[in-house]
Amino acid sequence: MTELAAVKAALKTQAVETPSWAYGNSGTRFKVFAQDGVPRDPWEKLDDAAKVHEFTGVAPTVALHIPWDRVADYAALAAHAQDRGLRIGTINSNTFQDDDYKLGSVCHPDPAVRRKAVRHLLDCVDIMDATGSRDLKLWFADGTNYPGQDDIRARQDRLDEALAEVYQRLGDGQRMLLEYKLFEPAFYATDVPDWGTAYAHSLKLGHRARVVVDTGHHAPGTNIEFIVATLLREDKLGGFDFNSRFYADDDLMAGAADPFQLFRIMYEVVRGGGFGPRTAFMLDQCHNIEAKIPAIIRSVMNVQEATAKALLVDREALAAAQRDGDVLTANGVLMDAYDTDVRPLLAGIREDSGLDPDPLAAYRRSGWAKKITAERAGGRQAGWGA
Ligand code: PSV
Ligand code: MN
Repeated sequence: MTELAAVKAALKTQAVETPSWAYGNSGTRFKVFAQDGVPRDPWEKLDDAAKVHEFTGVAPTVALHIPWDRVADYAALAAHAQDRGLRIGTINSNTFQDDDYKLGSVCHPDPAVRRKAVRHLLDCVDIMDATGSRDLKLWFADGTNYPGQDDIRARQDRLDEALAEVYQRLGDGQRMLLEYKLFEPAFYATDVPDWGTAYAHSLKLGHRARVVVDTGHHAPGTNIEFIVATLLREDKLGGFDFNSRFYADDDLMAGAADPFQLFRIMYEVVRGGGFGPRTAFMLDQCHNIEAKIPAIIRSVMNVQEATAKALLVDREALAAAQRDGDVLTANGVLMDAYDTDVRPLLAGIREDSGLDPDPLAAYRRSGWAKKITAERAGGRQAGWGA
């Protein structure tokens, strides 16, 4: 196989998971702007996700968030997905929206609240059994707002205990992905604030516990690709929540704010052997002001472009320049790949697979937006928290 053929073959195996909540209404704490045609339930979210997969060919799974995507019959939801060429992907837990969780969930000082939170996590594993999902993604809003509010160390002990119980419940082939986030909603001390804390817990739990890197969850200026390289080196990278940010956890379209960063991350993924199914490449973003389905298609394409550029890096030339200590050549090799216009390559790959070379134009021509605007006129739209 020529090198270009190998790059094309790799790109054809790419899979990006889209989040159910990105199809619903979202906003900031100031305002949620409703959009026409937004899904009213998880079934309609999957109908929209099927369009993203139909036009991109690389978005075959959809992440659910429980209870936002609560249904009576999860096996039926999985069948609905399957009928549309999709699968249910990661199950995301939600222990941050009940009044009980004001002081935390699994780290709460009250054992009754901790019990309730753990029961929810165990319910999420039951749902995974019904949907055939591989990954349970845990993000905890737990933390404190003021020094002295609670004992930092005791909270870690409580977290430890909860994670161990849920880890024990995982079935064969199921994994636990622990997500970290610097701050928000806790403003003083978040209980899982960084990759080191997530890594320490995952290491103690075992090989099925892994760390998930949400690209919006770091302090400004953090070298995320270094974290990715390190986690891959330790075989502890579970996956990504891709999105982009200018300031905090902005949840903008992946690759929109800093496509170069996304490329650098994808380069470390490729370099570290993380490009493949063992890494969950998920989007976690919200489309507050832009049309949702095309925004998700755009994000998927941005991930594809960053991946194509990362795969095009001439690794032999790079290694030679690095060995020689030739700083400028090494940097030049990396930039040559980043500066390549990979759009024709990806358009060709889509055509090879019988897809339209331009997914956004094909979606616009499809009439889907008009159809859902007309058909979903009544009822309550799905949105943040529902
Ligand atoms: C938290 O900010 C987060 O990134 C987690 O992944 C949540 O589950 C997701 O956003 C949706 O709220
Ligand atoms: Mn996330």
